[in-house]
Amino acid sequence: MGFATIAVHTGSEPDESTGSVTVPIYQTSTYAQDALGKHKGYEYARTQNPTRSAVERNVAALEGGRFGFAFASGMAAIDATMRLVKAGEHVVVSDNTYGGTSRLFNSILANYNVEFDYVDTSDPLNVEAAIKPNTKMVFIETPTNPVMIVTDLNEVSEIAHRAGARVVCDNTFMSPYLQRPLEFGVDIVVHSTTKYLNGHSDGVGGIVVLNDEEDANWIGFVQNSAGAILSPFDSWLVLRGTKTLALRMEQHDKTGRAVAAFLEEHPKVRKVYYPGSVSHPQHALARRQQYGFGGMVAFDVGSLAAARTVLESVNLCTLAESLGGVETLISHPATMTHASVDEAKRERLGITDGLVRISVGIEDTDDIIADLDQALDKIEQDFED
Ligand code: P1T
Repeated sequence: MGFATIAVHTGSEPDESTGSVTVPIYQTSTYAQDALGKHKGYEYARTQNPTRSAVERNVAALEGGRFGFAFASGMAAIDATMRLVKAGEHVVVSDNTYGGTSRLFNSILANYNVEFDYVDTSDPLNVEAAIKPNTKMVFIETPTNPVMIVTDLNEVSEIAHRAGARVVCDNTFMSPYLQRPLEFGVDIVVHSTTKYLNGHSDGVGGIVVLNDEEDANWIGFVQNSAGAILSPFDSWLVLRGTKTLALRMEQHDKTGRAVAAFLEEHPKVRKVYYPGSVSHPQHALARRQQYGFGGMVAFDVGSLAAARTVLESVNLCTLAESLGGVETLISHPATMTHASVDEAKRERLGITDGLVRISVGIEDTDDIIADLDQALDKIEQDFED
């Protein structure tokens, strides 16, 4: 079956008792049991819920994985995945990730004696050099949030596996339509379903997909024991969202390319970060391991004042955190999504005060470009240096 067919049908088989073509929202906390120890496979809703199982099967199939576990947020999914690492063990991490990911690692998990080293994973040699005898995981984001650095999934997986470490990839920016990391040897995929998988900016969630049965049993055990589960209604929203994932990603990708090309030609824009641009340092790699380039574009307008002008002059684009919804969102990583990253590191990565990030929606491409054009035109000459 093709991707779009799986997206519509897997996990969403018509309900056996009524024929309902959408999976019902099983809004219950518990299940009646016939007798002591005799039940229908469902005991308590933290442990099992049919709506959650449906979305877990659906997204696992889309990623080409055997097991899926849905969580209350992307961060909860990442936190549960990190429970595969124990005190005294070491993790190599992409040095640019979503700010909340490095905050979880540095401010919480480091207190439990887990060691983290951050390297530029776009060069696999940096990963190789960072591996230590106690390295148990390599955690990558590709393309990264927000400066779109691309990591070679195949090469990094080979290096990590030689050292006996698992590879985890945060695939939020691409969605399984545009990138399926398990195909390249990655062990575990995580997503913030809040973004493209839900796709409608109306629910927060996360999911973990993997093939290894032992690790899957552990993630399932953590999901039930720590309990950060995705609610039945939010599960249903993600299931509703993935049905149109293929169509939406085609449009995000088409407009993403057009917006990046427009920004590259604009005199007020100093730098564009988009793996689809031939000038992107890992453009060739992105072509090899992605099925498109997607709808996330970042660009630098040189100063906080210029960025403020753009962010406050747009009309169609909405100034907001988050991404991956049908509506275009525009944001300022340095003060919003990456405020928890220290200033020196932000500067080094290119997350400057002049950096603006757009999540292009599925509105008409020309309307999005016209809105950005009029906002960029409002940048005063004085702001430019
Ligand atoms: O917000 P939550 O569902 O918990 O997902 C966290 C997360 C994980 N991974 C990536 C790559 C992300 O981008 C995010 C959340 N990002 C934003 C809120 C944002 O605006 O970038």
